[in-house]
Amino acid sequence: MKSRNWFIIALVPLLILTTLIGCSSGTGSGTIKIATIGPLTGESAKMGEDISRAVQLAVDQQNAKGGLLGKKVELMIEDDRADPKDAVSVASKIISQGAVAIVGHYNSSCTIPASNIYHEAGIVMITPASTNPMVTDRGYAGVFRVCGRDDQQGKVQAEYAVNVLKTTKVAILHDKTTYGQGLADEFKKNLTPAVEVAVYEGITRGDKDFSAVLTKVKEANPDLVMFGGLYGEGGLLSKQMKELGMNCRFVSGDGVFDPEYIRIGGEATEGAFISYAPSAENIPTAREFIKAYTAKWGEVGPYSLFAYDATKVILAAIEGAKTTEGFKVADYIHHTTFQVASGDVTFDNKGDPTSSPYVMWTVKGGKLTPLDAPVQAVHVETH
Ligand code: ABU
Repeated sequence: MKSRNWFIIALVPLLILTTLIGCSSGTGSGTIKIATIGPLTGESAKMGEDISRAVQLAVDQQNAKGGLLGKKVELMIEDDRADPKDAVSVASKIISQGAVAIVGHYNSSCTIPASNIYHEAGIVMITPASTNPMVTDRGYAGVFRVCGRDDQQGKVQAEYAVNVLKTTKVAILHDKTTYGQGLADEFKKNLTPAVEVAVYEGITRGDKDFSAVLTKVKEANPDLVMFGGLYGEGGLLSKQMKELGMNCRFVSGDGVFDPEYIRIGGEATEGAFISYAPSAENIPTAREFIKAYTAKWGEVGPYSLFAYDATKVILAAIEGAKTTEGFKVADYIHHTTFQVASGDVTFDNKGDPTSSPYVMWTVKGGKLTPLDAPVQAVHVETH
């Protein structure tokens, strides 16, 4: 009995130690833990759901073919509520629980502070949707994105406004967020000197009545309103512009690119111009993903394909590097071309994809429709 008790006394700390090591390496209990974090509640919840579903699909497919490095991949799905403080605390939590890589976040305002935590912990993060330049401009070796950047997107929007729409007077509105104001500023920066910026104003996320700012815009009589922000406020702005009898053009970015914008704004969204990636339906390698995602969850969201690709890159990098150690996985990503659903992807030394074209879309017959003007295919190199 005495020796059995000794064995138990010796075994308990060993078990605790093994659990702790397992947790910190992300390989505890025979699994490799990957996390996806985004807004699963609140106004942007659809984006978080689109992203987590795509990550889940990639992980399920990986497990169906035998897992990764001989282990099952375990997916942790977390909500940052589009709140930077929540993003930071969730980032710390999933690291303490053993996540070895992250697909997320959605909002640039969350991705930027959370990636400080991932960087300190030496963990790879790939955002599918955060387009603010600062996500990668800080030069963190383990921080990547598979989407474009707002200095590319704002340039494409401004060139379209000037060269194609022949705009001479604009009003610029933004939602005061890292993404929204950042994109508005990139648009403004890329206008030609001949274009007058008659209004430049911030609105507040979550507000429902924009009649005060729109009355000011109406008085300035611009021929185009540019909005840097997300689909909730974008839809309301379009709707309320029409209610005020304003018939000037409306230009916005990828944060507005979703059928929810049209549902909220109704027929007032008809003819709006929105910058976004080229249509995934025209990418042959994306067809299998679209089929599998649609069969499981229905319509593919604007950032579903990006999230799927980000997950595929992480899984392939862990497999290729034969380890979950963050700096080795990051190094592998920096030196590899990945065959993902949207085609081949390679990353530059900042962690941005070397190709991330933006095209202009419009709302036509209640549907987001790509346009055919030459400026669509412009890809702006940032390095
Ligand atoms: N890029 C669309 C909105 C997400 C973000 O960058 O905040």
